[in-house]
Amino acid sequence: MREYTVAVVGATGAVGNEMVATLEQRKFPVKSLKLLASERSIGKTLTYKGKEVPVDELKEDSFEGVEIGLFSAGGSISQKFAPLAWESGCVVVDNTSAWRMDPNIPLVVPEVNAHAIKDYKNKGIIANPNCSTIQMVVALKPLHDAAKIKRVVVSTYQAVSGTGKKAIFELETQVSDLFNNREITKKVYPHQIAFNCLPHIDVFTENGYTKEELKMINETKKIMEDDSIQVTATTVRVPVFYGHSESVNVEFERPLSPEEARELLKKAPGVIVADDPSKNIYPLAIYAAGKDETFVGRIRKDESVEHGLNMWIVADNIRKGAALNAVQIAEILTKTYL
Ligand code: NAP
Ligand code: 12T
Repeated sequence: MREYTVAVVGATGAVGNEMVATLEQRKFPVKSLKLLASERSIGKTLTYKGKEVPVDELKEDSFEGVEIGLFSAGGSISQKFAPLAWESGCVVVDNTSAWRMDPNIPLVVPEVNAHAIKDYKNKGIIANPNCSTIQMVVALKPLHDAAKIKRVVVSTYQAVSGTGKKAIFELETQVSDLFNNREITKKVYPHQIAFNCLPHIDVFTENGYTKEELKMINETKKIMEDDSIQVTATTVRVPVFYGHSESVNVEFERPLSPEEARELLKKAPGVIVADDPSKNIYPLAIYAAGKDETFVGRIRKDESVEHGLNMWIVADNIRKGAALNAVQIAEILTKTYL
């Protein structure tokens, strides 16, 4: 099998770390692995296949000889370095929001629209969607194909790991400070996150929605390739470390019973149905953490509309929501296109 020179940009971050682990776990055909981060990380190493790999500083010439770049170091880094990478022949799978809504750039969830990867040559970039969008569309696609979605109302319960390693540290530290009767410090979030819920993810925009909410609205239409799907979202940060949960209300054009939806989802790629209320079985963030699949449960009829269902969708935001989805895209690139 052909092997590839792979770079992970932002390797020392919450997502980058998981990308390195995912490449190893899925036996990605890596010829050599280049780990890139800021100058702060010079001298650090990460373990890959039992060996210590040094972290290098990201520079303009970092992509010479690199064939695949997995980017997760922030939108401004991707804006600048993804075009440079492609100029030297490196295809970029970008996990930031920098390129997602560019009409020339495919936005891909392999279970939903793997075929869109074919357009990678437009700009040499394939965008990885937002974590909350990925898990929602994995579950909604088979239902959309069966009964055509008219409208989605989603509220999210998002883990702090979505904001990166500093936010994981902030929740840990605030919990410990509160238990020890110390003053808490707030650096990442504008309010205390420990034992609290913040209806605020990413920045507010003029229409009152946050950018995170707009990502869920716009990215869903692009990935499902259907602008007629109406979406409204409220995205909430909760004091959970790993795993985003979502309450999703869906209105369909045609009838779809909870039983039919359950059967479709049992057959859907990347989905596990966890739905047995009589035994208290439903998806939970603590069980989804560390897993690859998207878990769906609490599937029930919405009696307030003609053809509606409610459900609860949970996935590991760092794995399926970021690193795993990016590596899956890279796998398809190597198998079909490179
Ligand atoms: P993180 O834990 O804060 O890590 C950030 C990474 O970027 C670190 O490796 C950091 O290196 C590197 N970095 C920062 N500034 C840099 C610079 N000037 N030059 C080179 N590298 C730099 O954050 P994260 O959670 O892993 O997230 C990283 C990115 O992924 C963000 O853009 C975020 O929006 C995106 N993301 C997307 C999803 C999704 O929904 N698909 C989910 C989570 C995150 P140092 O360690 O050297 O500082
Ligand atoms: N602000 O990739 O804070 O657009 O959880 C993902 C997660 C942005 C993104 C978060 C964010 C993204 C978060």
